[in-house]
Amino acid sequence: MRRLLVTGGAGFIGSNFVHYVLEHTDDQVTVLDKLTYAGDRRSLDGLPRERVRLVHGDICDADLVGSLFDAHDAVVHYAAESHNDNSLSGPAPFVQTNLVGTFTLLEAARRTGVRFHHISTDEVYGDLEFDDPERFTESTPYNPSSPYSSTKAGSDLLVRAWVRSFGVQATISNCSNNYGPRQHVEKFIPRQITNIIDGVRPRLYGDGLNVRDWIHADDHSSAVLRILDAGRIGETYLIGADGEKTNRQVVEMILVGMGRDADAYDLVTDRPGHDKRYAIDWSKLRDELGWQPQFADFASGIGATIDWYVANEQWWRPQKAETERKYAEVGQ
Ligand code: NAD
Ligand code: TDX
Repeated sequence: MRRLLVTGGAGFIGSNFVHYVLEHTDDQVTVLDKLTYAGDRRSLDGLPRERVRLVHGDICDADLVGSLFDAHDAVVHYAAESHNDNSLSGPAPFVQTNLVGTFTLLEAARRTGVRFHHISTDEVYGDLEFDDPERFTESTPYNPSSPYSSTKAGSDLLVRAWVRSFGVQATISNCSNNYGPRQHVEKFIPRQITNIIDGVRPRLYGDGLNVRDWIHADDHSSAVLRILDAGRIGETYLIGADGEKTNRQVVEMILVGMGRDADAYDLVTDRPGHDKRYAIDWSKLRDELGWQPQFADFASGIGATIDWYVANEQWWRPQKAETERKYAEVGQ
């Protein structure tokens, strides 16, 4: 029985990972989460109390982090400030949590020798042209665009240096855009679903033709578990599921799935520095570790996600007005 510490486990992807681990392993899980605006203890509701516990705390708190590392066999590090738009209006917490927080965890990993898996994003590679035949691979040069992606890129480089210089037992994964239940309403897909529920037309930045490479959060979780179990120390693995779509295609699918006209959306002010396209080559993960995504049908995954937001209004409603107020301030 492994004792697993999951940072950021009350957030979107972290909570989906905790649910996944509880279902597919015998692990005991401790979640370390600051419960920022993006964290919600209710995202762990329904899980067996004898196997999951939540520690409310900050990954920058070296004493707390040190004592938790002493009591666990492995750590999966999801905690981060995660939203590009917020990083443009206020970058300070991104530097603190994503860089200083990751540094704090790495120092504890160095002292204890505990196995460490670092969760990162494909955004560290910058963006691709729409007609580029290449996709991101593990050897694509880093070229981040936003305060968010640059702090994630910096955190990846810290992990690599701590492996090389101090022998920390770490792996890294860089995943594409996730969708699924329990994602904050600031993010693209939940924002549009909940706007439609509220009778508000979806809002696309710029011309709506930017491309994202979508993967279901459960596929991300199964890949992370596979890397934790079988990944080679010091290696980076890209995680994706061949899910490239323009933002227009996604919003049209949501509109039709919710019984509205496919063109019932508006184009609004573009995001400054908006990355054009992300696309992941995940063949290393397939060839080395035998991993495959399970959610092949994006339309049915989106349908299930719409159903989740319709059925769980009490989960997202408290965040909705404040999120839209912030978007309105910048004309989005
Ligand atoms: P999220 O914003 O939904 O959740 C982040 C969680 O971290 C929250 O529960 C928050 O309370 C917690 N947290 C923030 N600062 C903290 C701190 N200082 N100490 C402890 N906890 C803290 O984010 P998400 O979308 O679930 O992303 C999780 C991770 O996955 C991030 O590292 C992100 O970079 C990465 N990622 C996300 C995506 C995506 O599509 N959302 C894709 C690839 C990688
Ligand atoms: O209202 C919107 N309208 C719109 O057109 C919002 C919120 C977004 N968008 C666009 C911007 C992007 O092209 O939709 C796309 C997706 O936007 P986000 O959900 O903000 O995601 P993105 O910026 O692509 O980053 C996400 O994927 C990589 C996560 O938020 C990151 O944490 C992850 O690293």
